[in-house]
Amino acid sequence: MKSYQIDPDFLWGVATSANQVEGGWNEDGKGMSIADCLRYRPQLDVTNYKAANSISSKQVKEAMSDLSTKNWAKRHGVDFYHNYHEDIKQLAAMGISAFRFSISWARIFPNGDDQEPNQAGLDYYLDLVKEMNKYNIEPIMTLSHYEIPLNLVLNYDAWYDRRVIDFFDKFAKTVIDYLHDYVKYWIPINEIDSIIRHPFSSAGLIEDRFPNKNFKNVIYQAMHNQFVASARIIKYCHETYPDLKIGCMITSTMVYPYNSDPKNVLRATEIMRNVYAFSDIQIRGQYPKYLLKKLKEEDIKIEEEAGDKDLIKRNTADFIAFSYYSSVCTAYDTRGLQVTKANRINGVYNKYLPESEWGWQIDPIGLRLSLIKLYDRYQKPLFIVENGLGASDVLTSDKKIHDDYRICYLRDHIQQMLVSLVEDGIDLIGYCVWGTTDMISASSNQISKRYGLIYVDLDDEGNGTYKRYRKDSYYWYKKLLSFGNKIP
Ligand code: BGP
Repeated sequence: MKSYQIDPDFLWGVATSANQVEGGWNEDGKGMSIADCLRYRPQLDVTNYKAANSISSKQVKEAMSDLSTKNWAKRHGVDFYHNYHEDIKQLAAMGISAFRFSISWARIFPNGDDQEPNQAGLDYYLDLVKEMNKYNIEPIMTLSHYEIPLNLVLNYDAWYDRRVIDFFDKFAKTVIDYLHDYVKYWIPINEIDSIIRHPFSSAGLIEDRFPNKNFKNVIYQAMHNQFVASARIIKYCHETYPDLKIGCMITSTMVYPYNSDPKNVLRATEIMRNVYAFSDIQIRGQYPKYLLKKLKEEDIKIEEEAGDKDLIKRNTADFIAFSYYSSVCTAYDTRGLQVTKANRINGVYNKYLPESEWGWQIDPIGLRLSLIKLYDRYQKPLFIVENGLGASDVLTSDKKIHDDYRICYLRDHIQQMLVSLVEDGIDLIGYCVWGTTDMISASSNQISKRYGLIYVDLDDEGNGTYKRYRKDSYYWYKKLLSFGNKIP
């Protein structure tokens, strides 16, 4: 059997986000964020994720005054806010060397536009990263993971509003100044391309707030503002703290043509390009011609300020972080073809691949292809910051979780990553399993779509003890990590 020699500095980790685990939504001065208004969706329309994810101003306002637990699972998360010492200890015991997490913007600036930061919020994250450092765990910090403060949505039009760049700037610099001694790796915005797929949960954009505008134009303007904000933070880090590494992050869903009909190959290439546009801008420092052409054809006009182009050009990311869960197939004409059941990534069913309970098709080789394609395109260090399987695990009467399906998923993906590291000549910083403990799923707002290596006793109705139980996958990952840099 082949064994793999890994760079001893390779980071093996786990990943999570504040809005999916923390809870404590109104504690110690935290303000409300958009994540606090996302409703539990038991009957998700799996064929139309976009529609299921759109939200009206009225619904957001109703959400603000509805304090029931069940509907607003993300407000409570899995109570990481109070359990982080114990959770980090358990995760450290697996032998991880990295922990990706995010900071809640509204915990630092409750309204987003406050003059002064909330000291309790800063101290919370300081203690969190010190706790990680205590176990020699490298914190990987995402500054914005699907949770802009609600006040910036309702009174400023969120990322569409240029003033939000300044608010983000102030928030990010405050956090970086406070934590730079403890955190080396930074990611400004989670899955920055997701603004196109789910503009509310990604960037706080509510369509009915723009009655006289083309909403697509609103989305692309907000996208531009996020690029400007990211470039400013990259500039700040490079100038002020040159030892820090600051990346960009995209969703790497591999898109395959349904068959070898060149028209289908072309369609798949076009879709992939639409995602790569986001890394092109942040790595090459300019809007690619193909995106400019598309915007022109669709009559989308982005308002830029003098200096934006130059800022983006001069301040590019140090590494490309990406999430990878699945691949999808596509065709130029999908009529009559079977579509996937996936609740987020729609596509044509790929008969060569199994699928998860949520219809995400499982494709370990797609991870290797992601690595090859991204490395070939940019020759920059890569970082797999999310990879995992959502499943409805069962806690047995003797408090065990036999998640062999997750072990299988992780084993096959990690193996493809190792093959790629050894065979494909790529540059890879690390790998993080999504997630840590179970958490509230981003797309369904349910905990029953479980991703953790540690089970949390909590159900979709909000019932449970919040007690943690190690899954079989926890022990499997621990064993893998015990091999150090030589994996059999
Ligand atoms: C990524 C998000 C995460 C996470 C993951 C799984 O796109 O960055 O926040 O949740 O997807 O998705 P889901 O929870 O919808 O199954």
